[in-house]
Amino acid sequence: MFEKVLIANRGEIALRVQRACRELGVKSVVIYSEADRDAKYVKLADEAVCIGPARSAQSYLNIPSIIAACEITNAQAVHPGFGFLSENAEFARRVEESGFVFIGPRPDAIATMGDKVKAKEAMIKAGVPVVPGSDGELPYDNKEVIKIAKKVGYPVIIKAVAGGGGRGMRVVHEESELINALEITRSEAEAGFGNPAVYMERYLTLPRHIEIQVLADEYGNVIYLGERDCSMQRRHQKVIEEAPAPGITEEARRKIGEACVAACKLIRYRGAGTFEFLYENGEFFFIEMNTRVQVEHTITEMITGIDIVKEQLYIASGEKLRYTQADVKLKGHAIQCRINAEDPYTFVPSPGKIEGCHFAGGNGVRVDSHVYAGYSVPPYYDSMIAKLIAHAENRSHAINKMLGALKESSFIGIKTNIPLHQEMLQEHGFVEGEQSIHYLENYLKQRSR
Ligand code: MV4
Repeated sequence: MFEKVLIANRGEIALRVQRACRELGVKSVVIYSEADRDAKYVKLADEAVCIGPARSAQSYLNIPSIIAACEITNAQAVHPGFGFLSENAEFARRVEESGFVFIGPRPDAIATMGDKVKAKEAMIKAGVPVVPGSDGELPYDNKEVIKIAKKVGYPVIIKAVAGGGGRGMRVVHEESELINALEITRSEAEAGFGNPAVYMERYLTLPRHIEIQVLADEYGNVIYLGERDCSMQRRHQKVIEEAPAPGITEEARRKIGEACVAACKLIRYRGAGTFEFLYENGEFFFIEMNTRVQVEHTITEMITGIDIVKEQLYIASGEKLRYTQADVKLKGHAIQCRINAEDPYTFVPSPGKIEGCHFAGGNGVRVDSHVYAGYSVPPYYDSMIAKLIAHAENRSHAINKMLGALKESSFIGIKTNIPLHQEMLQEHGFVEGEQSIHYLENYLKQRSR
């Protein structure tokens, strides 16, 4: 195991990784921007290095500064967390070229999955079901694209090859809109990602978002840790996640899980990873792979008892996977509510000083948060200030437990989306389960306050 790990992130996930390091007796170095100078997790780390001003581009995205921080602290490895540089193949490559271990997949695996066409091609090879669509990227020939769309069948969706996570895509309902949409998506892709390449898929109108968590070691051992349902989202930001996904049979789970394992073996994947699927009419369709730990990894930890961040550290230090598939047993149901510093009705961010706060507790209640009374939520970054997780023997008990935990929680001085969570968890459709990715946004449209 490493002696010292540098955490190239901030906020809740920086603390989460620090906790895993501490458990393993690993010293942690945290980097921070001037805006995060006073954060408690910065003081709690064994060492801390200020790497620049508040703006991410000059701090949490500044590769030379981060590598310099590794050098001056003698850290052996870098944990990228999520967001920021976590899926940047160039960062992973430069970390490794500088003689440090990148706690994540090999740079070429990150690059392959970052190219959504290459990712789909790999999945097809491995036998993972994908959304039907164009055979690779779309040609620069409008007549040809019109033909392809006819074959794929309307509605179609045009997506940037370098996009992902909801950035750079456009739905097309009929042929008359196609070329305009194609041109806009291409120029947005060029401007946003420096790559104008786009591809086409059949647009699924009412899918759920279900994703499979995997762990893979250096030696080709791979396991899947079941699935999560992340359909409750607004503007591509997940709001509530749960595991397991309601209505998924053991057989369906095993089939899709084994396909993901085969894909990991094919691309010689290493580390923690997530396969994102759209799920419609009992069928899974791969859309993207995330090559990092995710915000919602916690709910998988609760139902499997496996600490995903600890396993990332073991894998990166060259250990063989410590679990076999037979060791993975799903127990009960877990729900996570993302607590954001924002207005619960307008969703306008609400940074500022937390004058007072109280966290929920009790059996099966978990809070992952870096904030405390007196902490100021900076305006520069993501508004998530806490993750509240409830684990119980079944879904209905987990919902009840979460409602209690939300009631116990309080934050004074800033607004949070706790009232929205309380509303959602009592909403008929949510309680019923198996809702589509459009449920929350449709609910918000007709919401009365
Ligand atoms: C789709 C889709 C329907 N059909 N692809 C949005 C984020 C990115 N990961 C892919 N996304 C979608 N791709 C096809 N062929 C609908 C979405 C989508 C979505 C997916 C997951 C979670 C929330 C979503 C919200 C709107 C659209």
